Amino acid sequence: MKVAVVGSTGMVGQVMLKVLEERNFPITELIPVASEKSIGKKVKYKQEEFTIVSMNDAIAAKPEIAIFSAGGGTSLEFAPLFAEAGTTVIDNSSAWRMDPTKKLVVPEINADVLRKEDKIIANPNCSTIQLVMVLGPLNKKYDLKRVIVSTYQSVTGTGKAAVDQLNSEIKGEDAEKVYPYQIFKNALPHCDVFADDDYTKEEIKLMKEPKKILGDDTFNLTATAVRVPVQGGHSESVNIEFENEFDLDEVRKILSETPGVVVMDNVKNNEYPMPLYSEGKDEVFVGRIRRDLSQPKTLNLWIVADNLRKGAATNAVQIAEYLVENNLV
Ligand code: 2RA
Repeated sequence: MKVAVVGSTGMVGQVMLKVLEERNFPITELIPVASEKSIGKKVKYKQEEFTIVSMNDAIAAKPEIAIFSAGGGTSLEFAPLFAEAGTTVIDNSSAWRMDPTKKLVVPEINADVLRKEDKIIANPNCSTIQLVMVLGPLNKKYDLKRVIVSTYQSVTGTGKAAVDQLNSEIKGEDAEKVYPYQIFKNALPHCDVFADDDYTKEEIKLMKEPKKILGDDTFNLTATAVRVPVQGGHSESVNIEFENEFDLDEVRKILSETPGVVVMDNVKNNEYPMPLYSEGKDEVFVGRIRRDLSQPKTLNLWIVADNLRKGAATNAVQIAEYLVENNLV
């Protein structure tokens, strides 16, 4: 199968190549695409070097699948051109996520919505993916009423320049400022840009995308997204009020039996998820599962995942795997 990776030199693009290799995705020809300035350079895949080509050359090659992580503008311009040429696009930008004609997919939750005619498929935002991996099974059992999520997001979510800023600040060196303030020894309640009603775009994604993925807009969801000086993954503190009563042991059992979710929840042994240990892994880790003692039918828990892997590259590759396994490409 011919597969194009658009944005192949970026942080997520590089992880996409790594995940495709680790999972031995059935690629007969890899077509790496990047910005004009990178054309002709090489990327490594399965111990071989592949030459980066232009977008137009990649479209002309008619790959069966093109996995994008190149920003919303590039996706809006070129995903339709790939689709017109018969390629199925899996896009990691926010460009298509809330488009009512496009599917927004976390395979473990809603892969069954995918059809052969879906030629542009949206990969959800990283902080959304790890959240719905937990909300999905619990919604089925207990029916969500209200969700409050506070995130503690890795600088890798912003990109390489943000990682460089943090590492320079740690060393006390002058750093190119990606964030409006120092991130080292700090916490910025500011992920992406501020939009409507003084919410950031990250918070708006978190408040909208889960409802589309779960196919359920009967619950309320509010979010605060915070950037913290961490590199291994995103953490989320989640308060969930259900319509129905729940049993804590049953909650742990449901989550333990959810593919892709690992329950790490034994505080007597200081066992709980942390981004330092989620880095490089594909699972969504859940812990600190406990009742909200302030009101009935309400649960608190803590979710951690590597935002570059399950939060982006691995989820996109899992969508591609589903398409192949179900003859949708
Ligand atoms: C972030 N979720 O963490 C956004 C984009 N990756 O900045």
